[in-house]
Amino acid sequence: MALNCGIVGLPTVGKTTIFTALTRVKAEVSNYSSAKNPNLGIIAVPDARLDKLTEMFKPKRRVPATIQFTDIAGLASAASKKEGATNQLLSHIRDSAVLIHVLRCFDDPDVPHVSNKISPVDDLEMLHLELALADLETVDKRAEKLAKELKDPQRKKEAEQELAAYAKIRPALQDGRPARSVQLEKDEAEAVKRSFLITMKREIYVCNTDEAGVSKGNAYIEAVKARAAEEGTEAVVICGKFEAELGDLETEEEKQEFLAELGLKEPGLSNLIHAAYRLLGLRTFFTAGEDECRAWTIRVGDKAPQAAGVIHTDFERGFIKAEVYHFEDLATLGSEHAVKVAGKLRQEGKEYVVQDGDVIFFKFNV
Ligand SMILES: Nc1nc2c(ncn2[C@@H]2O[C@H](COP(=O)(O)OP(=O)(O)OP(=O)(O)O)[C@@H](O)[C@H]2O)c(=O)[nH]1
Ligand SMILES: [Mg+2]
Repeated sequence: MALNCGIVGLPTVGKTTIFTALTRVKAEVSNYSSAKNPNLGIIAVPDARLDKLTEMFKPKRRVPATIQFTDIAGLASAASKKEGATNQLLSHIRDSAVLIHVLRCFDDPDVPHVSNKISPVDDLEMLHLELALADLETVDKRAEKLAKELKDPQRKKEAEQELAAYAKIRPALQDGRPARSVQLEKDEAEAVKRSFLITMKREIYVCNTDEAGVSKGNAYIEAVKARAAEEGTEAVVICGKFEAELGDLETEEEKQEFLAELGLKEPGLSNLIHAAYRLLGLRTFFTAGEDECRAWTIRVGDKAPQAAGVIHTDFERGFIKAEVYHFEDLATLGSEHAVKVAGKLRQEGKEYVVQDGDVIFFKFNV
């Protein structure tokens, strides 16, 4: 299972360009592309620890963690929306674990902009408003249903908690602010998960800029960064066009030269992938052996059975225990045997919260 990152934003801000660069797959680049058939791409996550494991175990296969990106067509404002197309866009957004929100931070008279004005913060607010309105609809439908459940003594308490959450969330949504910005009690936060609100999803802002923007910055980028800082979100700066061209180069040497021209050491996309990992609370654990060394992606707080479930649903259902040691111990001690001798190999049960860098062997029964 790959975690899906949905690339969202207003029309023609550069989503497909960035997606293409990310996946090195030529997706269709257009002005105002159709809302149907979003492009899906799976990419390998760079990880030096997996390289080290591969060096130590010399496995037949080395399998990096993957992250899935969906290039979703631009969400236009309510005024211009076609009901069916918008619903489809929203359903793709709902299927995303996290949102990569692309903001236009470049001037180019040849590339149209929906509001004929380059202002990434206005764009950001416009998209947030659209998503908030969609959630408002969800919340209202859900509240109607919950009102009936209040009469059922068995469901009353849960329904009350959920309704209390919506009472707090509603005003924010009406204001165009995301549900995640609302402070909720623990049980309310739990209850509200049942409605899968879009604006509860974590989001990362991508400033799509030109070459000059990457090396020197510009006022658009500053504005997005200021907003991101206020919200405790991260903003990543990328030149989509440049990154796409970089992907076309054949040799590593050419790439390095190309990067150096902009004063970069690695592609901006690596920053995006790593920032997404950090910010969105993703974690990596490993399975390692002679057959295969492999990195897997989970979410922070996932317990051992859930991590096992990432490998195979049978592993989760039949979970017995996990044998765990940490990558750092292996790197320090030099071999799995040494890890065992040092008493660093632990048996963990169902409640164990998997840590970033754990190397795990699952025992299960199906
Ligand atoms: N100057 C400049 N143009 C860019 C940049 N990124 C994308 N473009 C151009 O902007 C236009 C739209 O880019 P797309 O990547 O198709 O935009 P999109 O967000 O996927 O658009 P929709 O899918 O129609 O919503 C294309 O002509 C791109 O070549 C950039 O960094 N600088
Ligand atoms: Mg597109």
